[in-house]
Amino acid sequence: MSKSITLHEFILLNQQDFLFATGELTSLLNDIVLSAKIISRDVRRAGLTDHVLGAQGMVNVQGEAQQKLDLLADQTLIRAFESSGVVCGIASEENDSFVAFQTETSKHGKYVVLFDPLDGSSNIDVNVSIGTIFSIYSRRSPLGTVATMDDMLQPGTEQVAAGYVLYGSSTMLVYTTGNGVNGFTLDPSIGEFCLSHPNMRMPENGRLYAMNEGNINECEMGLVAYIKYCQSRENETGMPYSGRYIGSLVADFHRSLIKGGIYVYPAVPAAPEGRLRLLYECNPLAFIAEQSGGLATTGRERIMEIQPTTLHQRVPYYIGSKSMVEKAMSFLT
Ligand code: AHM
Ligand code: MG
Repeated sequence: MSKSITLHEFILLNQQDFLFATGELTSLLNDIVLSAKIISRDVRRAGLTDHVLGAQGMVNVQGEAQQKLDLLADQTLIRAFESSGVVCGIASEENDSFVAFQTETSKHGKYVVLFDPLDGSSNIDVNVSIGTIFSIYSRRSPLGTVATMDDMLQPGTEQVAAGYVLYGSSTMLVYTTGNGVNGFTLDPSIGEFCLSHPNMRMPENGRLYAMNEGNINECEMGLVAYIKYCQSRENETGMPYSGRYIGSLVADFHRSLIKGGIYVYPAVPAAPEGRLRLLYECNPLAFIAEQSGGLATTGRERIMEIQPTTLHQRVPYYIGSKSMVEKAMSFLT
C-alpha cells in the first residue's frame, strides 16, 4: 500500500502556490487543521458529556438559540487564531461584532478569518452531520495596526483560501487556495487528515435538488416553476430528480460536490434576504464551488462579486453543479 499524504505534508508541498509565500498562510492552515481535530473530538463525544449537547441558554445576534457546541467550536477557533500570530482579527457567525486582536504580534498578522464555527446547529442534538466553514482574506488595513471593519467586508473574489470541515460519517476537511479543491479524511487511528479526494471536480450536472420545500408556497414563481421542472419528466434525464435536504448547508453542499446537484435557499417572507450569511457561509462555499467547476449565485448575480455592507448580511443562495444553477436561474425573471 502506498503511503498516504497527510494534510500537513500537502500544505507544505503546495506552499509555492501562494505568491510571495512566507509560510504564514501555511501556518494558519495548520492552525485550522488543529482546531478541526479538537472540534471533531468534541462533536464525536456529544451526548456523552454534559457540556456538549443542548442549548447554551443564549441567543446570537441573529436571534437564534446558541448551542453549547456552537460556542465551544467558536472559542476553539478564536483561541487558535488569536495565538497564531498571523491573524489580526476574526468575524464569526456567533459574535455580534468582529474581534480585533490586541497583542503586538497579532497587529502584525497579515490575515483575517471569517467563519461559521458550527453550521447546521439545529442538527447537533439529533446526531446529523454538521460542519465548520472558513474564509481567509489578506487584511486591507496597514500592518502593525488593529483590524478594521473594512478588513472584514471584502467581496468573495478577494478570498485567499476557504474551506470547510464536515463532521459526517467521517470527518473531512476540504479546502482551496485558488488552485483547485482537495479533500482530506481524518484517520482517527493516527489523528491525521490524509489526502482522500485529490483535485475534486463537481459534476457539471446532477439529478439531486435540495431546498427546504416547506417554504415552497412562499417562494417566487420562477423558483416554484423550477422545482416543478425538477420533479417532472421534462428535465433532460426524463425522470424526476431526487429531493435531498439535510438542513446542514455544509453537508448538502458536500453531497453536490461529490455527486452533482443543486442547493437553493431563496428569499422568503420570513427571511426576506434569504437565510444564509454571505461572509461566513456563502462566500467560502462559492469559492470551493467555482474552483471545482460549479457555480454560486443569488439566482441573479455571482455571489463572490457582491460587495458586503454588513457583517451578518444574508443573501438568497443557489449553489451547485454549473448546468443546474444556470437552469434554475433561467426560470427566474
Ligand atoms: P446555522 O448556521 O445557524 O446552522 O444556519 C444555517 C443553516 C444551514 O446549514 C441550513 O442549510 C439552513 O440553515 C437550514 O435552514 P432551514 O431550517 O430553514 O431549512
Ligand atoms: Mg451556518
